Amino acid sequence: MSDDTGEPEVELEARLEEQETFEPPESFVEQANVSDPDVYEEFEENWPDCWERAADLLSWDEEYDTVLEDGDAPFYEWFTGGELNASYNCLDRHVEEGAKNRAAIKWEGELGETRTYTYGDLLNEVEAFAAALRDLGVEEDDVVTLYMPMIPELPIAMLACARIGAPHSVVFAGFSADALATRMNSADSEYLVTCDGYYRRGDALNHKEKADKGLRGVENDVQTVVVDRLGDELTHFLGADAHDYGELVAEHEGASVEPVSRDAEDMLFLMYTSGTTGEPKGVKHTTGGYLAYTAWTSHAVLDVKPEDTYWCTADIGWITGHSYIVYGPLALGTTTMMYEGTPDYPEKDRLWDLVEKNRVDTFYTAPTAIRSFMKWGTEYPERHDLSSLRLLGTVGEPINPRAWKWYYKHIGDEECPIVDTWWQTETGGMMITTLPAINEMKPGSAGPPLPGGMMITTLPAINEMKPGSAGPPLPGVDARVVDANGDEVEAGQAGYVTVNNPWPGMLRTLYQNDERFIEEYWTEYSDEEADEWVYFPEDGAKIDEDDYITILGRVDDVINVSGHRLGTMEIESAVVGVEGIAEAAVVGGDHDVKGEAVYVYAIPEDGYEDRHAELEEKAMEAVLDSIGPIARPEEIVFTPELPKTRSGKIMRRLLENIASGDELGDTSTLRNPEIVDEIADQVAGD
Ligand code: 6R9
Repeated sequence: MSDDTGEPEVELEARLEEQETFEPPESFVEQANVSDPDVYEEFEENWPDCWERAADLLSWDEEYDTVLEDGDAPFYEWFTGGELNASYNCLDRHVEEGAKNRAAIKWEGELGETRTYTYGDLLNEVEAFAAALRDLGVEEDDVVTLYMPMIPELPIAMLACARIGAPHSVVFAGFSADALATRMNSADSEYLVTCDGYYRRGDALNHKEKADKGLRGVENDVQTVVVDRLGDELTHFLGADAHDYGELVAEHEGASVEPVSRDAEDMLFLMYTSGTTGEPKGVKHTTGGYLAYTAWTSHAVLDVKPEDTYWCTADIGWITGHSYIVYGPLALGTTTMMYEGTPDYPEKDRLWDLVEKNRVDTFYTAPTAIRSFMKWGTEYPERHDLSSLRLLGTVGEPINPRAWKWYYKHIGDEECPIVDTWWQTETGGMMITTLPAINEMKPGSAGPPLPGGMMITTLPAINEMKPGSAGPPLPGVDARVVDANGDEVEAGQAGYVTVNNPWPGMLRTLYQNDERFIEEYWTEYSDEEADEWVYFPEDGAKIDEDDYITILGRVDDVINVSGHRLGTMEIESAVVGVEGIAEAAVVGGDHDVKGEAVYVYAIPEDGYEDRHAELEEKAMEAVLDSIGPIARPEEIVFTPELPKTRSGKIMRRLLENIASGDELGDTSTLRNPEIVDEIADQVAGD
């Protein structure tokens, strides 16, 4: 069921349907962490020192000397000379300030079991596991790989690594064995923490088997720690070299492990993400800038308060979970929720049940989830009391206005501001979003004469929400929308997002690949001669007369499936690895719930033309093996040829249009225009 925009059909009142702007409720504004409209101006005037405001949210072992060191741009350094420990900032200091008994993590398993870790509990277990890691030989700067689903031991292991200065590299549990091996090899990692399994829709999944398979492809001798998540459900199999997490923690119970003072610029973690080429990129984040930035944005945008129960539904295996389940919220001493399973198990009201039971204040999710909720219908949220909610957020992909309005009405009861936050793995934290409670000054917009004839030059305008548009860049962030020459486009025009000033949460480099770092992000719009560096996130966008930015999507070969970032080249190389497939092109097509879905167009080799079913099965398997189920193709279409330009380039745009059911436009410049209709018929035929 879709309307002509391909969005799920839902009932919205005519009133909402037509409303284009929304103001935050007064009750929210009154209690908000950041509500002073001067924040934009203050940041602009005091840049880069404005970022001290973020650094001030942290406890430093050693004060920094310089806010921003830009001598070796684009290898920027933040808060140089400063020293701190992320685990200390997320745990010890809250305990020292009397919050020992406040819940730090509230976890619920898919089968309904719950666990609450107070700040005191969490600190104890983090120290015990940190001591255990040290005993296993982990030293400062060794990369520890964490391959775990949404269980409390994942953030515990992250914080234990941070405590001893060992960067972690979390690999999303849904990734395949091959993907694990690639990431471990790339990071030269000698340690792995994983688990026996976890639950999905009531079934126990064997995760350890996948980890073991991955380990066979790792060059290093690896020490493995296994968390027993399932008890007897699956055999808790420990290989000869594997250690039992529970035993290790028990052995080290009561251990006290001094948090290691890390230089602000020391690596906190690595996170692999997809890019234009097949090789995943190891994005490097540092201790000072990243932690300050995630704490600041959690404070200013998510309005996180220590007494809140805060819930971000992302998986910790992605950057959103790192920044806004673990580091940002815990740095601010709040209660952060974690849920292990799927939102429709055992019923489609599972998330609303959790919101009600835990009196959740803030709920941060992805548009793809909202589109599923819409499809399931309002009866599910209506079963629950959601009145504890104060703020809603979205992240990961563009949100269509209809989904925004549904979220606003049916989840927020028209009482909660929504922040639509644009950012990336590379940016570390949010970059473009409204601040939920600000009456922003509109610079340059002369107001009407006041009674008595007095003139004012700026008029406070509500930083109102416009469904579908992320909003203005955050204070201190110089994001723009530019044309191919780097000149800012006019209001109403489309172009590319650039960020023209550095910010503390930015990636510092791609792990052991400075060259690729420059090439990927700092080449398109920078002027190296003039030492002018402009960050290029590879997203298209539009800007309006209020400087609100509407993100249009990736302009590179990355597709966004259910908010997950996938490289088409990675999928293509898996498909062409199948015997019998000569060539393949992978594109994203519109999907009404997932946003985009994976479409594969493949040419069979001679002799395989009549073996489509067999090839399809193998191609599917190859994608699952090399990446994982998130990359599962929606459709694999076999064709004798791919549409190509006269110079021999595959016309991906056209293949995207076919997948999305869009107009195909002029195909006359193709070398083989006749193939287009043939492919389109096949796709439409099923
Ligand atoms: C945080 C995260 C980054 C890409 C990014 C963009 C898309 C993220 C968005 C959004 C429109 C938003 N994206 N947030 N598009 N509106 N609010 O998702 O990181 O996995 O690295 O993906 O996601 O295309 O470039 P990551």
